[in-house]
Amino acid sequence: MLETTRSEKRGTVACRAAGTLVILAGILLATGLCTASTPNDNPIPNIFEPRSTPADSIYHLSRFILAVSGAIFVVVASLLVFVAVKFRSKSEDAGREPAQVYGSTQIELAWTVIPILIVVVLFLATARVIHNVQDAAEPSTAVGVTAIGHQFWWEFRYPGLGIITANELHIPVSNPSQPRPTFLKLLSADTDHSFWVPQLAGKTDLIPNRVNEMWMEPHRTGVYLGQCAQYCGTQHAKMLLRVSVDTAEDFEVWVRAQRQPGIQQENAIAGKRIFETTACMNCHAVTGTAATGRFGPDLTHLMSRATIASGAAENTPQNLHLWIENPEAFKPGSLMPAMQLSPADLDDLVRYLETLR
Ligand code: HEC
Ligand SMILES: [Cu+2]
Repeated sequence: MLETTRSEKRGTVACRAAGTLVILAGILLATGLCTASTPNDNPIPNIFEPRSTPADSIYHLSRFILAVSGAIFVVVASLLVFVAVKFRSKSEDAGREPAQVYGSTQIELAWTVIPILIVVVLFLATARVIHNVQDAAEPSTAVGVTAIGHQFWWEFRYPGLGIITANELHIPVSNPSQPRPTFLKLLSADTDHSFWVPQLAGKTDLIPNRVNEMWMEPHRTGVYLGQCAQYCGTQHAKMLLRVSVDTAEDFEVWVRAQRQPGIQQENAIAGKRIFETTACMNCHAVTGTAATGRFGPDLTHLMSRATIASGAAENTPQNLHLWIENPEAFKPGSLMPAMQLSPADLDDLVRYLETLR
C-alpha cells in the first residue's frame, strides 16, 4: 500500500518536472523568435528601445522601478527560501508546532518604515516624470498635428501647414541643438481609441468630446509602428499607426508635395467621373474635385502612402482593386461598403486613384 503511493507520487513529480521543462522551452523559443532579425523599415515596437524624449523618460523610470522591485524580490525570495529550508519539518519534531513568538517593536518598525520610504521614493520619481511629460511647454518651433481616431483608421491634420492625411504620420526628427518636437491634439470621431507608438511616447486615449494632448521628440529617423491600444470595435486590431520620422529636408519635401493640389491627368478622366458620380465622394475628399466627404480617409495624395486601410494592406494597384471591390477581404467589419461596380468601372477607378500622388 505504502509502496504504491510512493511510486505514484514519484510519477506525478516527474510529470510536473516534464511540464515545467516544456513551458520553459516554449518561452525560450518564443523569445528567440521575437528577438530574431527584425527588418529595419518595420521594426517591432519595443518599449525598451526608446527613440524620443518622452519615451526615454518613461523607459528610464521603468528601469529604475524594475531595479527597485527586482532587489526587493531577490531579498524577500532569498529569505523565504532560506527559512523554508532551515526550518523545514523534521522527523524529530513529531508534528509539534514550533514555539510562537510575538511582538518585536524593532522588527515591526523596520517592516513598516522601510516599505513607506520605498513607496515615497517610487512616488516622487514617478511624479517627476509625469510632470516632465504632461506639463512640457510647447516651443514655437513645434509641429502641430491634430490626430482623430475613426473606426478603424487615423486622420492626421496639420492645421499650421494646411495638410490632411491618413494613417501614416510624417514628423521631423528633432536635434538637441534645434529642438523641433511634434505636439498632438487627440480627438475621436466616434468611440474611444488610444494612440500608442511605444518608441516615441506613452499611450494616450482619444475620447469623444474631449481634447487630449501628447508630444513626441524623436532623435532618430525611421518608421515607427504603433497600434490603436483601446478596443474600439471589430477591426481595432487592424488600426495600425505608422510614424515616419524624416530628416528636416525630407519633411519639407513631403510637406511641399502634400500641399500641391491633385494633378489632373487626361487618361484618368473616366475613373474620375466614376469617383465623382458614385457614393465615393460622399465619404472621401480629393482637393480640387467635387469630392469633399470626411467619413473616410482623404485621398488627395493616396499614392504617397505605403499602405491602405490603416496598414491592413500594402498600397499596390492589385490591393486597391481588391479593396474597392470588397473591403471585407482585408478588413471584415470595415465601415467602407462594397460598391458593386462593374469590372470595367473598377479598372478605370483604380487607374484614377493611381494618379493621386
Ligand atoms: C460609406 C462611406 C464610404 C464610401 C461610400 C466609400 N468609402 Fe472608401 N473608405 C471609407 C472608410 C471608412 C475607409 C477606411 C476604412 C478602414 O481603414 O477601416 C475607406 C477607405 C478607402 C481607401 C483606403 C484609403 C487609405 O488611405 O487607407 C480607398 C482607396 C477608398 N476608400 C476608396 C473608395 C472608393 C474608390 C470608393 C467608391 C467606389 C469608396 N472608397 C467609397 C468609407 C467609404
Ligand atoms: Cu481604435
